[in-house]
This record gives sequence, structure tokens and C-alpha cells, in this order.
Amino acid sequence: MPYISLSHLPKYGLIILGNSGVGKSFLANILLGKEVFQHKFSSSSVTHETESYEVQLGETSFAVFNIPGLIEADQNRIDLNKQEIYKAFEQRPNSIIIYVFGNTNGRIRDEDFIAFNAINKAFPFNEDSLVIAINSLPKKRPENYEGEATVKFQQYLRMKLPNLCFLNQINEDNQSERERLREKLLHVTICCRPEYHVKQQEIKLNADEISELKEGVRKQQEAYERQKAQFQNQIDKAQQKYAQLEKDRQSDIADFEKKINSLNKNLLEANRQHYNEIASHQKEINSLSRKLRDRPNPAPINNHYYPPKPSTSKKKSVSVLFWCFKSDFFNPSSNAFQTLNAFRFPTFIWRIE
Ligand SMILES: Nc1nc2c(ncn2[C@@H]2O[C@H](COP(=O)(O)OP(=O)(O)O)[C@@H](O)[C@H]2O)c(=O)[nH]1
Ligand SMILES: [Mg+2]
Repeated sequence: MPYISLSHLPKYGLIILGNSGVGKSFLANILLGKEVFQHKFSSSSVTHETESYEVQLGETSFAVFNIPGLIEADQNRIDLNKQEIYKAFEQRPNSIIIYVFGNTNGRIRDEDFIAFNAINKAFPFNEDSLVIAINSLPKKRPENYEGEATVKFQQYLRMKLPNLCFLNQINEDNQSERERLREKLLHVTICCRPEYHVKQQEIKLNADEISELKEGVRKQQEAYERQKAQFQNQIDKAQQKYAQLEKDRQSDIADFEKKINSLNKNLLEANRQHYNEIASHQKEINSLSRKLRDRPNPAPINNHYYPPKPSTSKKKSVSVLFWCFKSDFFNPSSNAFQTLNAFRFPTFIWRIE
């Protein structure tokens, strides 16, 4: 695999925000397709410091940020968490934001709206670069849950929120559920465009104001419930839109899978042809080697194909012919003697009596 440097690529951030325990680290790992960040079922927060992991998506390099949640009981911790959130925006102001909301039996927690508002005032979110993910939803929920939640969010946050996404509580050991969750998150994320986030003010949130702020959200919820009837039309439309989006998303994913399958098929075919060519070359090489080996008078005397090493020895070899004969049989004009003598070897003749 050739080494690809990420240094020249445009750099963006994927900043995952939300309160502690809503599943930010869990979803970051799902998106990355591997266990990069620690996540835990715990009453206290697991992530205290901002961490990031660089990935390449097409021609772009993204740093995926795992950040602590904002709201905690202790003011010191809240202040430290604010600093950790600043770090991510400082490192990658040009970012897509995934804001994760938790829920209790489908009901969004008040403190999640409070934290969202506090961060949104400091770094005003742009709707094109914002994903709102409602995580860990029960698979079985009321038929118009999504439509109703969409209108509620639009009312509370006073935004259109084109990238709202509803994520089921999955069985984390089930690979196909993880894969479907990943597809959904990736699909909604690639529909966004990174935007530059500039700090407008400090994140203002004090532990002793939280119960007052919660009271504000509760009143907002009550007002919404009272006026719910007049939103019914909007809720039905939002539900239809959600159903259509889900259908489109599934067909987009099916198209994408088809494209990947066809590319894989082409790749397999190219590999097959490549191996066939290699096999035919190998056959040719084998046949040539066989021919070379079976030549009637193989050139390489020493049975190797390198020229013989020049002799380093100073000694000259001398061939001497010893010719032994019995007196009765010696015949210098015999055929055998004449043939050998033609080489003019120095000849020693023994006479055996
Ligand atoms: N089984 C399952 N667990 C989840 C899901 N989403 C979040 N969790 C769990 O919720 C707990 C808190 O998640 P974590 O990512 O640490 O929250 P963070 O504080 O926002 O980073 C962890 O135990 C996660 O494994 C889900 O869809 N399915
Ligand atoms: Mg975490």
C-alpha cells in the first residue's frame, strides 16, 4: 500500500457535543468503525479531556473529537469542560457538529436543551453543518414520535433543523445493528457541509443556575403541550417527511452498496485476469527453462549460468601421458597410441617385465 500523507489535505473537524452519558464516545466509535474512545455505562463522566482521531474521507481529512459533556454537578468540572470544548473549536474551527441528545423513555432531558443553548450562544451553529442526533431511542415508539419530536425541537431551538436524526438503542454486540447505525450516521453527516465557527462569547453556564434554567425548559414544554393541537398539521407533515427521508436514505444506501459491489466485481475480474497472465508467463518461463536444461550440449560446464571464475592459482596444470605396456604388446604405431600422441603430451613409457 503506498504511503499517503494527510498533511496536504484540507482539514476539518467532526465535533461531537452533548451532555455526559448521552453516547458521544459510543457514537464516535460507531462512526469510526473501531473502538478508539473509551465509553462506559457510568453515573459519572468517563471523558475528561478532549481527544481527537484523524480520518481521511475522500479528499478531506477530518479530526473526530471526543469531548467531555458540559453539565456536571460541580462548577469546577463545568468550567474545565468549557475549556475542553474550546480546544476542539480552536483546533478545527471549520467543522461539522454532531450534537447528541439523550432521552428517558423517548422524552428529551431538559439539561440537554440547556447545554445546547449555552454552547450555541458561544459558537452559533449553522444548520448546514449541524446534525442533531437523538440517541438510544427505544425501537418501539409511538407512530408519530419523529414528527412530534421534530416540531418540538424546531419550536424549542427556533431552528429548521434539516439534519435531525433518530438513533435506536442498539445491541452493541450485534454487528449488523452497529453497521446500520453507522450507515445512518454517515449518511446524515455527509449531507452536511463544514462551516467556520467563531466564538461570539464565553460559554455561560453556572451550576447554581441549572435548576432555574430547567424550570424555564419545563414551562416551554408545558406551553407546547397546551398548543399541541395547533401543531398537529405540522407534526403530520414532519412525520411524512421523515418517512420519505428514511425511504430515500435506504435506497441511497442500497445504491451505494450496488456501486461498491460492482466495483468489487470489477476488481475481482481484474485480479483474475492478472493472475491468469502471471500463470501463463510462469508456464512460458518453465518451458524455456526445461528447453535450456535439456539442450544436447549445455553451454554451462559447471551446471550454472555464470561464466567460470578466472583462476587465481599461479600453478599451471600439466598433462602427462603414462603409457604402460607389456613388452610383447607395445606397438607405437597402434591406433590407440597414435590418437593420444596426436595431442603431443609428454609421454612416459613404462615397460612392465
Ligand atoms: N447498547 C447500547 N449502548 C449505548 C448506546 N448508545 C450509548 N450507549 C452506552 O451509553 C453509555 C454512555 O455512553 P458514552 O459514549 O460513554 O457517553 P458520553 O459520555 O456521551 O461519551 C455507554 O455504556 C455506551 O455504551 C446504544 O445505542 N446501545
Ligand atoms: Mg465520552
